[in-house]
Amino acid sequence: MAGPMLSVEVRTALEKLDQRDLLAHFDALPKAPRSRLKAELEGLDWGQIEQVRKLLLAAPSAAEAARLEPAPSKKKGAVSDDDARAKRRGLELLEAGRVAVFVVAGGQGSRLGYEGPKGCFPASPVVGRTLFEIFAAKIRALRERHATPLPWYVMTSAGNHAQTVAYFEEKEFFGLPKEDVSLFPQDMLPAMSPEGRILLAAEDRLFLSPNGHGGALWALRTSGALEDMRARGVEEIFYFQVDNPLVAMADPVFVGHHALEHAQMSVKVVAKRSADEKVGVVGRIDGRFGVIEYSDLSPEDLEARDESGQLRFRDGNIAVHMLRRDFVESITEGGLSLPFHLARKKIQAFDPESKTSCALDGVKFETFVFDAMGRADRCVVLEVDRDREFAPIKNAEGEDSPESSQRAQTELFASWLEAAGVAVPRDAGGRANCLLDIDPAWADSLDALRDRLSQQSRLDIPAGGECILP
Ligand code: UD2
Repeated sequence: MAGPMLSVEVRTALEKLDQRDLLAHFDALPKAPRSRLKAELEGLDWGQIEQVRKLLLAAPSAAEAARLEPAPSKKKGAVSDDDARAKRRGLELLEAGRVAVFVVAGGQGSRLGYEGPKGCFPASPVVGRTLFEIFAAKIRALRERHATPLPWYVMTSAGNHAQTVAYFEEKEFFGLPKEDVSLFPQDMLPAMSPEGRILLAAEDRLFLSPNGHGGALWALRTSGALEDMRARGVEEIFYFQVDNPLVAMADPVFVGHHALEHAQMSVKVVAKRSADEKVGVVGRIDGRFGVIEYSDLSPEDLEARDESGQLRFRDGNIAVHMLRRDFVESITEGGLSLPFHLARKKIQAFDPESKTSCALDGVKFETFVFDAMGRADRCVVLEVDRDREFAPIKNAEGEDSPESSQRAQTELFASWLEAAGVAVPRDAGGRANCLLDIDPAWADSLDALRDRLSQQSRLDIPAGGECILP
């Protein structure tokens, strides 16, 4: 049947990877669906596909259990001489334009059940400022205070890239200069059957998913973002996830600790709430830094305590990192060199033979950015206060939901207001009995709020009411 031909490279890759069924299906398709499938196939990184297929088909090795240890030394994000020195260094780097911020927003957000890019989710308590608006406001506050360009890189994925770009354009880049904001998508990978057959979602579509947040490092290179950073003189990258409105944007204390230690990659942690809280913990895996998945710790290790009675493995990863630009350059030289993790699940796939959609056994492939810590010789682990810096929105309800995050945002704003001398109504249990929302571009910290309030007349917050600042 006449129709668009596949490029020689892709046809050869498909033949090499034993995808004869897919090729036969492609060749039998009418013109329009064939063009659509061709575009998808030609947009993929066949080097990565070869790599994951090899991994999937490799005989399972009787690997020895990894040696797991807690992180050896840790810094506390408290106020100390050490912190003051770090803060000075961090501010120097910010003011010299050496720092960029980078958010990963390529995930599918399926747990939240929100249609659309997660960054467009209304996250703040009263105004309903979206996650992207909150981040942009924090960036604006830093740009103004430190006269720094603080370029912002936003990683999306095929499923949300166009919508994210349209949103940024509609909002006129939230008042940021367009040339200081870059959006680019990460790579996608097809799901496979356990035998390594590439799966389809429909006759003209592959079953694709983003290649994990580890793909962010590769996307920094392939999008030209690393080049752009180099041209701007950026040396350090502040990395965060799209789901956390409380992120302490480009926190100078963190930037400074990381730089003073000459670390290549650093991470922020919070104390786990309880032994069974399901977060990855930062630790050592066979002597190298990494994140130990909850499921990889034995019940004994999960409960183990040190001499002071604290959990031995307690450093919950909040996925906020510092990365040296040259470290990202070196570990992406020649390809995305992070290990792939396999997720086996039922996949609603299109069967080209029966021409129907059915639930098949499938495998998805992801890389994790924190695996890059294992490649770093130096890594700072900075423990911070959960209440001030971490209130992610992941689930529709319960823990890490919009409601719990808005409560945490209100509590943080309440603590700032009280420290600045404003009375906040509280209920018998000590919780703020009101909803508070502060525009981060107006005040992004207690110090900034104090400055603003000194210029403002008395503030009354009614019990059970709402207060929006400014
Ligand atoms: C992640 C960490 C967990 C803990 C937690 C803190 C993993 C496996 N676990 O859990 O240890 O640190 O965060 O909040 O990461 N993303 C992409 N592209 C992708 C996949 C994800 O950009 O291909 C982004 C996604 O948009 C989000 C972030 O990465 O900003 C986290 O993704 P997740 O929801 O899969 O990770 P989560 O919350 O299970």
